[in-house]
Amino acid sequence: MQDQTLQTLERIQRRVLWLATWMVHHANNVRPNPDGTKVGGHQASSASSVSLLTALYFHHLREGDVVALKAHAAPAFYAIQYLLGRLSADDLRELRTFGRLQAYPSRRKNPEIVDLSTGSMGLGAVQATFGAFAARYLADHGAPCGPERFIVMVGDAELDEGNVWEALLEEPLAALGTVRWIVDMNRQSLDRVVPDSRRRQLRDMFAAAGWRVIECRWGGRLAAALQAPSGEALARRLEAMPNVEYHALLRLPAAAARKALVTGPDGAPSSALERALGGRSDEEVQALLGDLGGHDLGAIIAAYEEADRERDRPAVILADTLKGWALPMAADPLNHGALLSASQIDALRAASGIRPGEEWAPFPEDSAEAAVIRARPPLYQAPPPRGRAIEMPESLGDEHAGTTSTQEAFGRVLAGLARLPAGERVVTVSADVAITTHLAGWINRKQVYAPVARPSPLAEIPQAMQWRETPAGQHVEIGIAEHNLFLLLGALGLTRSLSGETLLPIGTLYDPFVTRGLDALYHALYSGSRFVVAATPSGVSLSPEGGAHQSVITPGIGVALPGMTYWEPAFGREVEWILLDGLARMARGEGESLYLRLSTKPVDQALAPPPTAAARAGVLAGGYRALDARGASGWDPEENAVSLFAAGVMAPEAVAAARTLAGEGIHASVFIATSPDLLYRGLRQRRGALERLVSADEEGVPIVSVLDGHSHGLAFLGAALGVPQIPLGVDDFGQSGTRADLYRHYGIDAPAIVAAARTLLGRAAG
Ligand SMILES: Cc1ncc(C[n+]2csc(CCOP(=O)(O)OP(=O)(O)O)c2C)c(N)n1
Ligand SMILES: [Mg+2]
Repeated sequence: MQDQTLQTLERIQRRVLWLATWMVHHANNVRPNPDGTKVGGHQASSASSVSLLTALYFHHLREGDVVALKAHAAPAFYAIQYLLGRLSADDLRELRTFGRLQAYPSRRKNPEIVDLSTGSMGLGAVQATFGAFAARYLADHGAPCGPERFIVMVGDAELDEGNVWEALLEEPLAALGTVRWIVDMNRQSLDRVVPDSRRRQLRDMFAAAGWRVIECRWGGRLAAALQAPSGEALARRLEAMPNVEYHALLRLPAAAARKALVTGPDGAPSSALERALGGRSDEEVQALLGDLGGHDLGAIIAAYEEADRERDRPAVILADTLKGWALPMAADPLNHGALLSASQIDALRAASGIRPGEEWAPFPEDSAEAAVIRARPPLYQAPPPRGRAIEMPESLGDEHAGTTSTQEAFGRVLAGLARLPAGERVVTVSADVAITTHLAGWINRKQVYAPVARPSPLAEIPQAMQWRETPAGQHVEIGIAEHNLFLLLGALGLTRSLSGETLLPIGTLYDPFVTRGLDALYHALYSGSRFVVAATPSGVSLSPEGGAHQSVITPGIGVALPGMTYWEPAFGREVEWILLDGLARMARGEGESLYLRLSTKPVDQALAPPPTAAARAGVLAGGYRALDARGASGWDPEENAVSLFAAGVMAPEAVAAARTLAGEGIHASVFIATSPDLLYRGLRQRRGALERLVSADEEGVPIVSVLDGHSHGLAFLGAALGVPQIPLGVDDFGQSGTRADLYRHYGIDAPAIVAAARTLLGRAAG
């Protein structure tokens, strides 16, 4: 690498440092701040990444690369986008203001510059890595597409997050030569200098996962000093030096730092160490100590190129850096949220060669820096969606007769899809629960995806589920880690917007374990991805299988999650309609992700209304009327009427309760809430779903609601309609028992519904 190029890059990185630091300073101290709220920003975390990012964006990156950024380096990233001409100075001035550049890189909010969203530690990095897996899946299914490389930058303490290691255990990831991770090893987290064991642990854990580990530890000058004939003592001293001591040395005055450095364990100065330091001044010694690989552009570029040398496995670069590099707060253990003072900013401005008033100035057109920028290849641009439109029917024509569960119906819908061209675009994912979530039929037909076919000695033995692994398979099986499930779904559901290739991902898990992966699910939705989650079984209807497997609080989660519609179908046909409608939207790049809370409880399908267009519209609107009491003789909305709202598997109990109540002269209409989520959202719309469902003459009729989950999932109905309500549901931990025992215990069976209706109407027990 030519010296001149390095010198130009060096000037660029100083400008990136200046702009990132100034941008945060401006947001906190210069820009009007009418209410005085803290704005924040991360000057130290940005400075730490400045060299790694400069080498990446101004030298290494190719057109087919996407980057998932260390979230707290956002200001440095924005500065780079500005220098590359993709943001204006005005954009930088509006850092963290409404509708402008976000605190953390967001593809949802700033899609023109951000490839992949990050923020919550560990999640963005893993979803990006699964993105490389998704690209491989597409290539194996005849749709080779970009991006070509997935470059992921993380903080060192970010790797404390267990989800990172859950993901790295997934064997197919170890074969992804398109993945590069860059770890900003500043050995500081938010609160502290990190434990010394981390360096070895990280090295070992990446290697154990099958990754290539490349260390970029010392800068060129320090490396030369260590390799000099007299350098061995210094190398040993630095190797053995605890992280806290190293940080302390960098914070000491130069003379004291040198003294501490050369003092041996016996308290006496070591002549070997003095020899290694040669005739350097105290200041030179301290500068040498801070000469780290992650700030030496030549060393960084060499590490990036080294990572490219092998193409059949991922590589990680552990690059030593200083948090707050080249700023007065460098290596200060409390620098995470620190901001430069006005006088420190003035000093940095002067040191960066910027005149007051020209803080935002770009490089002059005729400068060597501008020439480097002009010569850069364009950054990744997602292609528009391609391929033929995916045709999704409104119905598969299934009978849905007899007694069946919504989980079985889900299996049948997949079987139906498998026969259609649209089924080619479906990819299922399960975290070791494919059999118990009814995917066996689909897997038998579509096989398991593996980048390299793996012959199985079991393949020819007839069994309920044939486990054939081929690159053409359409089911992805992962280990038991729900974070991986959701982040993989997130990656598969993002291929339309990132690669132009549309996949229809469907993931299955037991509903109680939605909470186990909730953070990842939230991130996947935030990233803009679309996918289906079939969560089954749900609720206490699972019965004898026990408390820990019975989901209670998920309805509330379903109502609250943005970007995802929560459904609780009662009958098989509803499952079919909901899935086909949702998938059709996803195929067009519209609509939201779906969350279906399903059950193994057999339900008499004769209770379902006939399959008319109006019935379908009601199901998809979030609710419909299953029993209409208004025509009954003697019906009086002020005297003897009640509305029963039931979600999912509680429909039969509501119908049974209505029949009992009729015998007592209480007229109950039964409404099936197929989506408590849509009913709730409708409250803020004119003529929302709920208003259309309940007629004007029912405005005073009290409500009993019932669902197999926490009662608050439907508890808003009474307030919404301005009538008294008793919300029934499961408000405690689950437990083993027969369905009848449990429904009685939690108060969601037909007698409990009847009793609630009586209470509302002021009737004595019958
Ligand atoms: C899941 C999660 N937990 C906590 C935080 C708060 N947090 C922000 S930065 C940070 C420390 C990050 O340290 P590191 O990854 O080493 O980054 P750097 O030192 O480069 O700032 C923490 C705990 C977060 N963003 N996400
Ligand atoms: Mg760190």
